[in-house]
Order: sequence, then C-alpha cells, then structure tokens
Amino acid sequence: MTDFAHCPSDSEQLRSEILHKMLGTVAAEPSRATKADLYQSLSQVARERLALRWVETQNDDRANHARRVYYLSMEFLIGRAMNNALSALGLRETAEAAFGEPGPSLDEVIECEPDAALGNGGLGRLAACFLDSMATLGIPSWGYGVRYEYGMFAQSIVNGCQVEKPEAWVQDRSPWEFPRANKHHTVRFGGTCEHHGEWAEWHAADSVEAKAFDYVIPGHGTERVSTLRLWKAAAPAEIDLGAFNTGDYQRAAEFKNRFENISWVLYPNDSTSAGRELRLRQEYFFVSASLQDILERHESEYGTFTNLAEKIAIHLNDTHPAIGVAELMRLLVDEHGMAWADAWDQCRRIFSYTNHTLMPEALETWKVTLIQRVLPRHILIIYRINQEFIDEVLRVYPGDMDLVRRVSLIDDGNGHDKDKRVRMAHLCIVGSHRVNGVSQLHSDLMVQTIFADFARLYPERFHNKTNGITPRRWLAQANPALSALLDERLGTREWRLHLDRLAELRPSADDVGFRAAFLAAKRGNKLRLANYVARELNIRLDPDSLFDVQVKRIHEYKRQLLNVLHVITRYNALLDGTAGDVAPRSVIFAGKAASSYHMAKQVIRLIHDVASVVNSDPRTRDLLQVVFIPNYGVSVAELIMPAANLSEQISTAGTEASGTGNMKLSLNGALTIGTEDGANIEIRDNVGADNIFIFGNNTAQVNAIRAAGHQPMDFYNNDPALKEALDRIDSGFFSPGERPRYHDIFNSLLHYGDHYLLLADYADYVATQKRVDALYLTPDEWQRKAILNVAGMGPFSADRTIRDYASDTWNISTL
Ligand code: 26Q
Repeated sequence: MTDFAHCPSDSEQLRSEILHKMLGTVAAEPSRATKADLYQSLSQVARERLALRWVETQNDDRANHARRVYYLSMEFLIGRAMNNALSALGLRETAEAAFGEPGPSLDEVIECEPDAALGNGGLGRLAACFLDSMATLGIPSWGYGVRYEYGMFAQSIVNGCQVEKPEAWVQDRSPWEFPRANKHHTVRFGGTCEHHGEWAEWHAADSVEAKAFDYVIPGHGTERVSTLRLWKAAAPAEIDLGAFNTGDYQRAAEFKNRFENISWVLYPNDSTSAGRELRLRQEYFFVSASLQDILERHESEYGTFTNLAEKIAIHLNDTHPAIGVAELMRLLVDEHGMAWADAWDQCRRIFSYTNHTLMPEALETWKVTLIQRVLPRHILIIYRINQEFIDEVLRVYPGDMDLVRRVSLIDDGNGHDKDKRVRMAHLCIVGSHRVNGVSQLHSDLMVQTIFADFARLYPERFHNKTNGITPRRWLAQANPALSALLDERLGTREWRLHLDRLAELRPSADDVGFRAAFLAAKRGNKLRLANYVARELNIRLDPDSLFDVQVKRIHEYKRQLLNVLHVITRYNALLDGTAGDVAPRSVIFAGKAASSYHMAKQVIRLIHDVASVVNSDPRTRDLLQVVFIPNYGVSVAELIMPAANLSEQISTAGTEASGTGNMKLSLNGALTIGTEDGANIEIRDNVGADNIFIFGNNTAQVNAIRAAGHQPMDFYNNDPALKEALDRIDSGFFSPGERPRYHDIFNSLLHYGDHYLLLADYADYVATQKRVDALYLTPDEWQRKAILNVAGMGPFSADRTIRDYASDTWNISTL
C-alpha cells in the first residue's frame, strides 16, 4: 500500500493544486470556496491522476495482448468515489492535512458527494466490490452496465411510511466520469428477418445510439486500474435532426424520449417489474452495445475472431444480461460471417454465469411473443440453440421427453403460443462453460433443486464461488479506528491486500489491553452513529447499549418482522417484570422496500409505530430503543457497519443466497445472530461455532415442516409470549389511531400460511437473544468473541472470491 505518511510539503503542494484547479472547474475564488467547490476541485486533482493510470493500463494491456475479463451487470452499486480514489492514489493522509482549519475538514468535503446508486442491493454492491478486487489483482478487466439517469430512489419517511423520491445522481456530469464522444454503437429493435441459410439479415424497425461513459476503477497497491463503461441511450442523430428541420419540436421531443427512456431508470427487484418491455429493451441495449464494443476492440487488436475465446471471458451477473448469448451468436454469424458451429463453440468457452437466487418467482423468463416483436432475430437464434441442445440431450437420454420438457429453453406453458416463455437461466447455462452459486449452501441447493437436471447433464460446469467484500471500503475506509488498531497490532498495513493476515489477530483476543483498545474503537464508532441519529432523527441512543443491527432490503424472506416480534416480546417482558437480566439495547433497522411491495412497506410502518411506543415509555426507555435509519445505501452502511455489536442475519434457511452485509458486519467486529443460511454457515466455520449465535430450523427442517404442512396457529396457541406479541400487533396497540392497520401482517402469519416460517423459528430466536444479553453483560467475553470474528474473516475478502473466479472460471492469472 502506498498511502505514505504525509510530509507537510506534500500537503502544501496538494493544497495549491486544489486551489489552482478551483478557478478552472468552478470559477470560484479560494477565499469564498464552499465545501462543494472544494469537493469539485479535489476531485479534479484525483481525476487527472486516475486518467494517467487509465492510459498506462490500456497501453500495457494492448501491448501485452492481454486476455481480458468483461463483467456484464445491470447494476453497479458504487457509492461515493472520493475516499476510495484518494486511498488508492496514496493521497488520503496528504489530503487530510491539506484540509481543515480554517476551512472544512476532508471528511466534510467528502460528504458533498452523492452516492452512485446504480443498483438495488446485494447483487449490485457485489459487482462494485468485484471491480475493486479485479483492479487490485491486476486483472485486465472491464465492467459494463447502464448509465441510468435515475438510480435507486431516495427513501424518506413521512409519518412512519416510506416515501420514494427519484434521485438524479448526476445532475449534469460527474467529476468521475469520462464521456467518450467517439465511442458509440447502434442498437436496433423490432422489424423482420431475411434468411440466408445459417445467417440472417435483420431489417430492424428502430435504432438507438449507445454512448459510452467511463469510470476509472482504481486498484489498491498497484497503479493498474479497471474501467466501468456505462451506456447512455440517445436518439439517433439523423432522426432528431429530421424532426428539427421540419420545425416539429413536439415530434422531435417525443422521438428523443422514446429512445432515451431506455437508460432512464433502474428497475426495482420486485415481481411487478417482471415482463416489462422496457426492461427487456434495457437489457438488450446494454448487452448489445457492450458486445459490439468488445468485438470492435478485439478486431482492432487481432483482425480475426478465430482466437476470441482465448482472449476474452464474459461474465453474466445473473440472467439480466442473458440475451448476450444470442447476441454474440448474431454478431459472429450474421455480422462477421462465422460458421454457426464455430461461433457456438466460441460462445460456450467465453461465457460464464452466476446465479443469485433459488426463488422460483425470481427466475427471469420472457414471453416468446415479446422477444419475437422486440428482437425478431434473437428468438430464432434461441430456438436454434434450443433445438441443438435438445438433440444433444436426447442422444444421452433417448426418449426422455419429460427431461426435455424440464430443461428446454422454452417453457411451453399450456401449449398456446401466447403463453410460451423463454427461460433465461437455461439460456445462460447452455451458453456457458461455468455456472456458480454465491455460497456453498446456495451452490449445493442449486444443483440439488432448480438446476438438478443440468447438473446431471453437465456436472463439470457447476461450481461454488462464495461471495466476498472489499476490505478497502468496508474496513480500511469505513472504520479508521479499527484499522489503525489492526495496523499497530499486526505490525503491518498488509491486511488490506491480504485479508488472511487477520488470522494473526487470534492471540490478541486474550490480551486485556487489546480488548480495551478494541472496545474503545467500537465505542467511538457507536458515538459517531449515535450523533448521526441524534442529528437526523432526534433520537438519543446510549452508546453503551448493545447496538443490534438489521440493515438490508426489506423483504419477507429476510424476516425483519421476526426481529420486530422479538422487540415486542422484549418490551412486554420488561413491562411485566419477566425479562430477567437484560442488556440495554438499541435495535437499529435500515433498508428500502420496493415501491410496489405492500407487505415490505407495512413492515417499515410497523417498525416506526413500535418505535414510537417503545421509545417514549419511561418504564423501558433506558433498556430498549428502536430506530429506523432512513435512506439505507452504501454511504449509510459505511456509517452503520463499524458501529454494530450484533448482526441480524435471520432469513428462512434456504432463501438468502449468500448475503454480504453479514460479512461487512462481522469484519467490523459484530457478532452474528443468524440462521443456517447462505454464507452464515461459512462465517460460522471460519469464526468458530462458539463465536456466533446460530438458531432456528435448517434447510432440511424447513423442507420437512413445509412438507408436513406448517401450522402457524399451533405456535400461536401454544406460546403465550408469541400470542401476546402478535395480538398487540393485531389489536392496534401500536397504531391506536387506526386499529386495523396491521391486520394484513397478522393474517399473513396466521391465516395465509406464514410462508417464511417466522412462527416456527420464533421461540429459538427469542431464547438465543437471551444468550446474547448474557454474553453482552460479560464484556470481556463479548470483546474476545468479537475479536475472533474479525480474525476469522480473511476468506471473505472479495480478493479471494476473484482469485477463485480467475483460476476456475475465467482462466486468467492474477498478481
Ligand atoms: C429482475 C427482473 C426484472 C427486474 C428486476 C430484476 C432483479 C433485479 C435485481 C432481480 C434481482 C435483483 C437483485 C438480486 C440480489 O441482489 N440478490 C442478492 O445477491 C447477493 C449477491 O450475490 C446475495 O448476497 C444475496 O443473498 C442475494 O439476495
């Protein structure tokens, strides 16, 4: 790492560079500069240095005829760029010294930056962590995605309810982006096809321009950088001009809109967005532009496509870019004259695919009729791929038409053409040489359930790649207090690049002095969060209370409602004197609900209603506080993760593919209370079963309960504490102004089957929370276990994940 201890002359020099830049960028006089002005000019300094690194990296890769990895993702949840850029450039400490009295501090300046929130949650943040690791490991790598005008909505809370506000994250332009005026590709839609044997001529009805905007992704401990290239849709120039010339402004505007809306807004990850035509256009738009770009680069370097699979690997982040399989075939066969069989051989060696969910309702399918209309050439390609695949299946399993029906790329519906659908996951599996899940459990379940037939057909294709997170953003930058302590104790800054070195911390768990320092770092982080909560929500949190944190998208399977049931149970027990020895707790929630997801929004409202009752009760105020921190996103997470004592990872076993928040919290010294789900299991294996609170039914038990017919009413009738908690929700105790407000929540549990088995896990959850209290009341033991959590997190670095992808999936070497 090159963040040298700064010397005063460096910071003087940086200061004058910043002030000099100020004139050219914001035309402001230094003495009148606002924080935003300082942010703008500092970002220009960083931008120029990143640009230099970018040019050199590209020159190197071209000169070395490097094999490249292309990561295709509809989402990149980047967050702020400044702190990460300064760290990577080795400028953080110098910049810290260059700011401050009489002006604002570096941290105040950094806070001017809006988050780049071009993603919904875990999948998008994973893509961002992977870019960081790919650059750091020196992999010639490009991310490709969409430059949404509006990314994730901003969440505010009005009377306890979520309100969404569109957020234009770049007003005009971002200081971090490089618009590439000469990089654009035409993406076509609709029309008809004319066949010429193996290939076809596509007479498209419409076209749109994809314009490239590049973001430099700095590597850490290396001068190499990666590129995130995002595409913005623009109306084709000639159409625009045509309308303009006839003076028909209205028509010009309509045309512009019709095309430019393609990159307008990020789709939510809820089922209501499934099947929307604009989403399909968005997927094809960015995939086609990216593949054209990739082929153009390859052709300019080699003048042939025969060596394509030797020189490129393309990764599909879930099925969202799945149409790429058909598009690469189209480009190679129709546009570049390659024989179908050769193109298919290349295709399978080039693509790999990650699955992020087992839930059947979340598996992407598109109506055949829709693809036919929007992408007439691609539906033919998909049918041909399917025919050849089925022929292959029948050669191995002659006559097994049941198997054929199950694995076919086309779901036949009931035989009516209008109901036929393309199964995008099947297209990905058939078109790739590697398929992976994101935790060991998830990968195992994947081959045992949704992809069992494919795993039998192609056993060598299926792998596990347990997710990871970048230790640079999630520890070094988010938690300077703990980082300084680690540097001191480990005698090195190396853990930032070799997270396994945290294992050397284990002996320090028994060192009283270290435990005290560890506690002090945590307390500082809790104070920082408490100050934020006081400022934003006017709620006082006791920094010595146990910070119990559940932060993630609000979804029924993640079971925030189970957490609420525990809070109510605790409140009731405190009131009736049966609580026993409890540790003072601050229960902290954060997360967004998809705007059309009624149940999730009800849960947010319930949390607020419970909070207002509990927080204002003088009988319990010192022992229990509940807060909901609005607008959860990368930057809010950077504040919360370091301050947590307890990490809630309580999804129904078998539903959370991996989770990555679980890793961020544990890495920052929180203990986990969690189910045997996703990566929780591997976290247990690495931190030690004594240092984590695992509870509830495992996947086998969940299956057995469901098979026997889950009876939520039995749990309700036989557990008085549970009954009391549920009745309080249902009776309007927390919503006295509107007593029926939570009937739907109550009914979903008692009368509509409690699909996620909250009631089956409730008793063990509450009992386990009691053990959490007992441990927190033994601070030495708590600190010891918290330290052992940090020490065990080495394997959860995204660097480890990316090394595994590089060797098993992409066949590329790393630094
Ligand atoms: C699909 C079709 C139409 C519109 C939207 C979507 C869509 C968009 C986003 C579907 C799903 C997503 C996001 C999924 C996601 O974030 N999954 C999470 O991925 C993480 C990284 O692997 C895992 O850790 C989480 O367990 C998983 O839930």
